[in-house]
Formats: sequence, C-alpha cells, structure tokens
Amino acid sequence: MAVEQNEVDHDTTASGSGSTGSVHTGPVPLRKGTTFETLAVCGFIFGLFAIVAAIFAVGLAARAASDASGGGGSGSAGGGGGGAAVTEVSLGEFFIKPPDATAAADSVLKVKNDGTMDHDLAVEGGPATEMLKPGGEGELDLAGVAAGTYTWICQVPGHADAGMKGTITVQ
Ligand SMILES: [Cu+2]
Repeated sequence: MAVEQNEVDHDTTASGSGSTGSVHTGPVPLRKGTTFETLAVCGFIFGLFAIVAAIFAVGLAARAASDASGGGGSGSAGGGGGGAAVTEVSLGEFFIKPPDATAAADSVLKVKNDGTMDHDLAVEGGPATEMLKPGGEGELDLAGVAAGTYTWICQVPGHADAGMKGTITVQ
C-alpha cells in the first residue's frame, strides 16, 4: 500500500513537473539564451565593423590630405602654377604668405615681415632678401632667375621646419 502510493505519487509529480518543466521552463530560457547570444555576437561584429570602418575612414582622409598636398606641389612644379602672379609676400611666425606663389620673370617682390622676430626670404640657390626686422620690408629680386619652380624658405635656423617653407614659381 505504502509502496504503491509512493510510486503513484512519485509518478504523477514526476511526470507533472517534468512535462511542465520541459514545456515551459526548458525551451524559454534556451530561446532567450540563444537570442541574447546572437544579439551579443551581432553587436560585437557590428562594433568591429564600425571600428574597422572608422580606421579606414581616417586612413583614407589622411591619404586624401597627403595626396592633395602632394598633388598640389607636383602640379605647381610641373604646370607652373596658374594662379595670379604675386608682387607682395608676408612673413611671420611661422609662415610665408602665400606659401606657394607664382611670380612674373624678372619681377621684384616686396617682402614684409609681419611677425615679431627677424625673418628673411630666400629662393633656394637664388636670391634672398636681407634679414628683416619685425615690421621691416625688403625686396626679393627675381632678375635672372630662370623660369621654374623653386623652394623658398626663411633662413633663420628652425624657421623653415616650423612652417616658413614653400615654393616660388617663376614664369
Ligand atoms: Cu623666419
């Protein structure tokens, strides 16, 4: 009697809890688990893609910037610029303005030091102004300079590397 009752009770409770457990508690956590895992994996992959895309975008931007500056330099060197010829140049910390200028052959450029320290302007292998005090003016005489594109710099040590460097195209 007692054994039979125990068996019956055990069977009913076991089958009852087993069925409810397998139907309700079993699949639901599994589905939730897979859903969360899938979302997490998808999110992780999307995150990786976003990071990779961002890195590519930065790289492309950097390349575009370097290409633009490089192309501009080679373009002015090969084609001879094309901008209006300048007659005045401004110097300062630490710039030549305009940095890449075009000037008429045999012209004389007025060079002004708009900075707060001494500067000069020298065509590489060519003429140069005298050393100009702050607020001072000088002349860059291009007489005899053959047509072409030359580097020009401020000859004060360190100034060219600081930004006082460009190109002058004589045409
Ligand atoms: Cu200088």
